[in-house]
Amino acid sequence: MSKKGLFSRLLGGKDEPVAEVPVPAEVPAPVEAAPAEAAPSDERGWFGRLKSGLSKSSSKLTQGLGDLFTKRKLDDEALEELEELLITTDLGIATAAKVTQHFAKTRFGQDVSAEEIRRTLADEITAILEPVAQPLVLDPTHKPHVVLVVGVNGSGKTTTIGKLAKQQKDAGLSVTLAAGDTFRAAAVEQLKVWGERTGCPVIARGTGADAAGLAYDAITEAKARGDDLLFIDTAGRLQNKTDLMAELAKIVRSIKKADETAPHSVLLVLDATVGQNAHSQVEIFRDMVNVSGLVLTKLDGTARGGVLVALAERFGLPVHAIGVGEQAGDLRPFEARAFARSLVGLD
Ligand SMILES: Nc1nc2c(ncn2[C@@H]2O[C@H](COP(=O)(O)OP(=O)(O)OP(=O)(O)O)[C@@H](O)[C@H]2O)c(=O)[nH]1
Ligand SMILES: [Mg+2]
Repeated sequence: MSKKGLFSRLLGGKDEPVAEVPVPAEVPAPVEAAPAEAAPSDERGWFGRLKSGLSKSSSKLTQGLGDLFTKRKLDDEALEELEELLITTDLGIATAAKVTQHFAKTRFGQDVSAEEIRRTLADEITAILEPVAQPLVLDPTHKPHVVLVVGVNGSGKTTTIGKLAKQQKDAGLSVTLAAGDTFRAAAVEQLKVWGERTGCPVIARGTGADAAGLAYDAITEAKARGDDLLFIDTAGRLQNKTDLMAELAKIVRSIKKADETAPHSVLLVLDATVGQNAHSQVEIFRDMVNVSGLVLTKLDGTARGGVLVALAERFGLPVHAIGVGEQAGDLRPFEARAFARSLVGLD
């Protein structure tokens, strides 16, 4: 059964083929958020785009490996250089050490080629990423399932909401967007543009309005309509600004007043170009608002894509999707093996 079919069935859609696996209609199970354009014919194209998106990250690594391992024995010195290279590609100290130890155990003293290292590296990275490669799960018993979207300034929150809204709308869900970034008029306008583009209603108030109050009203309104999904956008805030972080906690309290089970998902949107700073963003946002999953954006514009591996190793938080471009189709479900192979430049 296609994910789209499952969605449609659970949500009472009529234009999808009959599901092959019976699902009890009275107890809808949580379902994976459907990716857009999931047709098999797109897979090759998508992998190509992922690979070219990650080319800045992979070329740094492959060039480094090429320089290190041209007919060379894997001795202590080579291992040390390998570990250093992995750290400079943002894989993080812990991951770099783990991967290097694996090579030390299995291949010490042997001749190794850069190609072999790349393949083994891809396997190691896949193993680290597999546990966190989890789609955003929507619970259809929540009307709406409330997704709060948080992150630092310019990380890609509003764009990610627009892209996700398009995917879910195309999958047949009724989706509402709440313009919880009440600081800037342009932020409200930006969400309204996505609303028009995707055909999703946008709940907004004037600049300077109370974001917590808006979140409360948005839930009440979406509930009254019986919406499937509500995305709440928030203003960007640096993780070290305590007053702004406290405001985020206030938004969550207000959401809980409207629906004590909400927010059902809290997405932290991270800009991959920031590299190691992403660690403190995850740490602080997680502690403040109980982040349930990550989206990494701008992987297309950076050589620091390895940071995703470091975050997976350190925090183990689900990575729901990655952004490798500005178009709606450039936000895709996160797949461990495809990402790992692209990162090390393998086909
Ligand atoms: N190349 C690229 N650009 C992206 C991606 N995701 C978002 N952007 C761009 O990044 C810029 C900032 O995105 P926004 O969605 O406005 O970020 P934001 O987190 O809502 O920003 P604030 O509301 O100001 O905190 C925009 O120009 C987006 O088009 C991505 O995956 N790749
Ligand atoms: Mg925004």
